[in-house]
Amino acid sequence: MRREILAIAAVLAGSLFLTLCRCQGADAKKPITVGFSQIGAESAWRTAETESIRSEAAKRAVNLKVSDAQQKQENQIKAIGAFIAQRVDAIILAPKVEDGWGPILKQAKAAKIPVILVDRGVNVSDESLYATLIASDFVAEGRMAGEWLAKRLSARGDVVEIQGTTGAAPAFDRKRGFEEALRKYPDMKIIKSQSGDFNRAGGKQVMEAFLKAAQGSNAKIDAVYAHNDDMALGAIQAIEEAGLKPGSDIVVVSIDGVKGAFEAMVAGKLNCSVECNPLLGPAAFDAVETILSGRPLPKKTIVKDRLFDQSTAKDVIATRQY
Ligand code: GYE
Repeated sequence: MRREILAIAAVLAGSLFLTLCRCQGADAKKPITVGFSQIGAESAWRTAETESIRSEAAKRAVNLKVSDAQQKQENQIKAIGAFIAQRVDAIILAPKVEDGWGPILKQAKAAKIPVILVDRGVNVSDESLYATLIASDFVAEGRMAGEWLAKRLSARGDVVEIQGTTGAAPAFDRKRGFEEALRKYPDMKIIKSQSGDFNRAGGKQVMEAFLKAAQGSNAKIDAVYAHNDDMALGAIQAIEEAGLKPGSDIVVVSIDGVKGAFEAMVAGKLNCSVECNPLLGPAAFDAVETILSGRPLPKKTIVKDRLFDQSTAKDVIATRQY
């Protein structure tokens, strides 16, 4: 009799245990799957952004699918199509250019998959095609660079500009902000402007052409404004190869605030870099979680940036995370 009671008790305990496990299983959060369409790896900034998104996904146990578009918008569109077909829970998109996203974003919306834009904005007539944008204020960055340069050149000088990727939001906006700042200084002029595609080789090539043209016409370039640090570092190389001193013969100002820029400022070759924070992983996954839980999201989150120059670079270089 006693044995029977014990056996029944054991069976009851066992089934209670199984029921509890099942309940817990149902309560435990199912891991979500997120597709991330990245532009490529044109700059140190971009690599830092990818790393931030990867590591944050790992921290939150998100199943992340990363697609590297190798600088082609058509690859990004294909990747988003594939994410939709796989029925991911959300898509994070760093769009290369502003235009041309309407049709694929409509498909994502029809499939009820929210799209979170990181770092660059898009041009769409219907804002409901994306959930939110997390980015820096690129116009403000350009303005800060322009103001800093005007002060450094005492409001007088000829500037060459190396633009970012044609059609990209930061290329438009950093140009606009810089021009806005310079409008207050009639003796400062942009004498040449061309795209270096946000990469180091592009920056070097464009600067070589600018230097050659200046030599040919006996003009003097007082400063170069590059839309990102990688292009500025390329331009610095071109200036040195032309037998001039970057940082003194030609003032160099750029945007991003990556490690290489700090090293160049400490070495006296780069004069100023306006920070643009690429560590967008935490904010991007906060947005994903918010939207998947049905809570409201602001349409735009602006990342705050600071400015660094040779007077501050030495003190902060050790604390830089990218
Ligand atoms: O400044 C540049 C990169 O979109 C803000 O893209 C980003 C820019 C960044 O390649 O270095």
